[in-house]
Amino acid sequence: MFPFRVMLFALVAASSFTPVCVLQFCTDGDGDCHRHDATASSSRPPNTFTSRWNASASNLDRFRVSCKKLIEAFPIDEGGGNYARSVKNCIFSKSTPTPLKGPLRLAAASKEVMEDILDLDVAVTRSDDFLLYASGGRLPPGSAPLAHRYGGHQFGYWAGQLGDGRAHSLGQYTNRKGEVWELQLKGSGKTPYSRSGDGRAVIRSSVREFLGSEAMHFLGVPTSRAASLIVSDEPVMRDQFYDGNVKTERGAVVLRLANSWFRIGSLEILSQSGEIDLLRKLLTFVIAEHFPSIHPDDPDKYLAFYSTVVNETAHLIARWTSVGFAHGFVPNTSDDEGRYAIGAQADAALFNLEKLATALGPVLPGKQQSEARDILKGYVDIYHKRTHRLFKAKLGLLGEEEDDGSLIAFLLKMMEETHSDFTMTFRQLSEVSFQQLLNRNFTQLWALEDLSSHNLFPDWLSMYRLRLLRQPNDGDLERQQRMKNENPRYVLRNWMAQSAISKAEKNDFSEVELLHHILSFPFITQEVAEKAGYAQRPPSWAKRLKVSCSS
Ligand SMILES: *[C@@H]1O[C@H](CO)[C@@H](O)[C@H](O)[C@H]1NC(C)=O
Ligand SMILES: *[C@@H]1O[C@H](CO)[C@@H](O)[C@H](O)[C@H]1NC(C)=O
Ligand SMILES: *[C@@H]1O[C@H](CO)[C@@H](O)[C@H](O)[C@H]1NC(C)=O
Ligand SMILES: CC(=O)N[C@H]1CO[C@H](CO)[C@@H](O)[C@@H]1O
Repeated sequence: MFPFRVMLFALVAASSFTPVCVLQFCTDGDGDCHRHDATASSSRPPNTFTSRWNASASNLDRFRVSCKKLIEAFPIDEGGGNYARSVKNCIFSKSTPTPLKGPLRLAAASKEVMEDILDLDVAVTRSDDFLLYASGGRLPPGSAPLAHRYGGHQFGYWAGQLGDGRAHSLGQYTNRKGEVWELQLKGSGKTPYSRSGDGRAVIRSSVREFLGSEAMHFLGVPTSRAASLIVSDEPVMRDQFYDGNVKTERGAVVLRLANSWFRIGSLEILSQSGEIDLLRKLLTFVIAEHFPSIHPDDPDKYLAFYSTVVNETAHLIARWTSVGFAHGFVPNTSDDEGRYAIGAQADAALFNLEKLATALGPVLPGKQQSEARDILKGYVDIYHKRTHRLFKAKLGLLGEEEDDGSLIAFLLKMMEETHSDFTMTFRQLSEVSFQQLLNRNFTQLWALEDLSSHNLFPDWLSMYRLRLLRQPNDGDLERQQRMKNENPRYVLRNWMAQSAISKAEKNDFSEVELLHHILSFPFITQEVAEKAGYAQRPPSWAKRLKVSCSS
């Protein structure tokens, strides 16, 4: 049986997160979505780094998508025209992408997405046809492009109708493995949901999305995928820090994929505007398509759905917290309260799950509403248990001891107080021998040097060493290898993205490609990455970097 995909409905722009949308999916049957093990051990990065284009291939002609399922399942707003408006009683609006103005350039493509998901030879990305398909200039056969109507909360407040303001779903593609993927263009022009926006995305945000989602995938975090990034010369005006300083940038489009782009806000808007029949219809569709373990006639099916989403979300947030990811914009521009800061991720998700329970309210009888609240009470516990297990693995701990929680909390507290780098502290702990831990020999291990400046570090270290010594049948090399499979050496840091973006803005995409390659093997030490300084202390100019909603 091929693994089915469970839609996570987790978070995203929908509720309290930012418009940088990453929908989350989890492959059922692979335990905790721990996919990086396979990635890390079964494939190694090639020694030489060259693109392997096959220019003779052109199976793009046979590529087709279908919108039938989505269009037949729901009332569609045929409204006509991409003018901003309030839309009622539908799930999607028909909306045609506005082609990016040429010349178009391929800035990046994912060989894995093209070949393993889309059944296409990556060489087709070099063709003019592909440039058009992937930037909204031409529609793939079968496509009837749609913009999705949803609502949501922003900064804690109900923001009303949001919707795909600069994205178009092209349709669903069923690949040779039987998986269904929904293709979406981001930055492809105005839709009925554009509000005052221009429907475009600029190079910097598109590079971040392309690299960010691919990097998350290879870190083992369920995420949407990115197939390609096309940049144009079309001028796009942006006031990046909302300070009146408008700059002309260039438009870009990411072709991205997920099993579904529905989100909490898809349900919220229907509930908020009293479209309860449609709410029921959407829920029934989502459960049938993405939650096959829930029986359509089960009288508790909405509760079962809610419970699955709560559980999967708790696991997802634990997973991304364990690799130091924060969904939001930190360092902050608009987020002065730190609402989306790294320590607040679990709370932001809890907020979103509360909103999901509220959205489900109209279809839940009173008794089930209170059961939903009880299910939500379990979230914190699921999150903590999962986080505890992940951090134990990050420290190479086997079995369970009473003080493990304190050992982890103690370390995190010291890291916070010494501003030790999250990624490299754990990675360097994975790379030192027991002997080095004993001698406190951290020559050239910059993150551990920072950490060891804490006055309680020697106490923590002896606790840790004693804990490791109590692990029977564990060798030092085995411990190191286990930890290296949990603790990435390379993550997408702001300064790395910025450096690649600066070059991309001059049509030099080499660093985007290099980063994409390196981040596809984040757990393996790579010479090119070391040369580029990607495991080094971030350069001092990185401290001044800030990102915003539009970044
Ligand atoms: C919760 O989600 C995790 C991660 O997908 C999964 O492994 C686990 O079986 C789920 N638990 C329940 C009770 O469904
Ligand atoms: C290149 O494409 C051709 C035609 O599709 C195919 O026969 C050939 O095996 C491909 N070569 C590689 C190296 O993928
Ligand atoms: C410290 O560890 C390094 C290996 O990382 C080793 O080459 C060096 O000799 C050690 N120094 C001392 C003083 O033990
Ligand atoms: C929560 C937080 O870190 N807020 C900071 C956002 O950035 C400004 C400077 O640009 C700081 O003053 C805030 O403290």
